[in-house]
Amino acid sequence: QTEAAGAPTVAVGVCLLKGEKVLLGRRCCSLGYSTFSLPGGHLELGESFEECAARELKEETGLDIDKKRMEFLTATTNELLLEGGKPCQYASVCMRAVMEHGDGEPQNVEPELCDGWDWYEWDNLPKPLFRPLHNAVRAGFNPFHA
Ligand code: 8DG
Ligand code: MG
Ligand code: MG
Repeated sequence: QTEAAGAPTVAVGVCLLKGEKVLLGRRCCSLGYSTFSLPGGHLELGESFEECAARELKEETGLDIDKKRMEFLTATTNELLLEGGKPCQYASVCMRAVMEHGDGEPQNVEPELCDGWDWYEWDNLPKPLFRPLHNAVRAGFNPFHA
């Protein structure tokens, strides 16, 4: 990663919905180790939020969801994360896409970063959630009514 040390960066989280469920994976990287998070990652230079969401989803799950299917949600978080080495601050944007017939199933493309992907009911989310997601949920964020 090339961001300036210590500078806040922009991240994108993807709420991928299938019926009543959302896709989450348990992290196994240092930041947020063992917590459940949305697929997502850092916005790259020149990228739109939609492009970033589609790219990160593809990189992390193998799913090919066109950027046109990525909806911008008016849910953002601004988090200072202190675990995992150096302090990191993320301003995160949340995107949403709805699974359609023929999209296939998520694969764990980056097993060094994630234990695996699974579908969870919003009313019965696994614990612990990755800090930015935890705080968004606590603040009332719900991708099914956003
Ligand atoms: P990249 O190198 O592929 O761009 O990044 P990554 O390895 O996929 O990074 P990540 O940790 O999954 O995501 C980057 C940061 O984004 C993460 O450390 C904190 C922030 N972030 C949020 N909310 C969310 C979220 O809901 N999901 C994910 N994955 N990251 C989020 O603030
Ligand atoms: Mg990621
Ligand atoms: Mg990534």
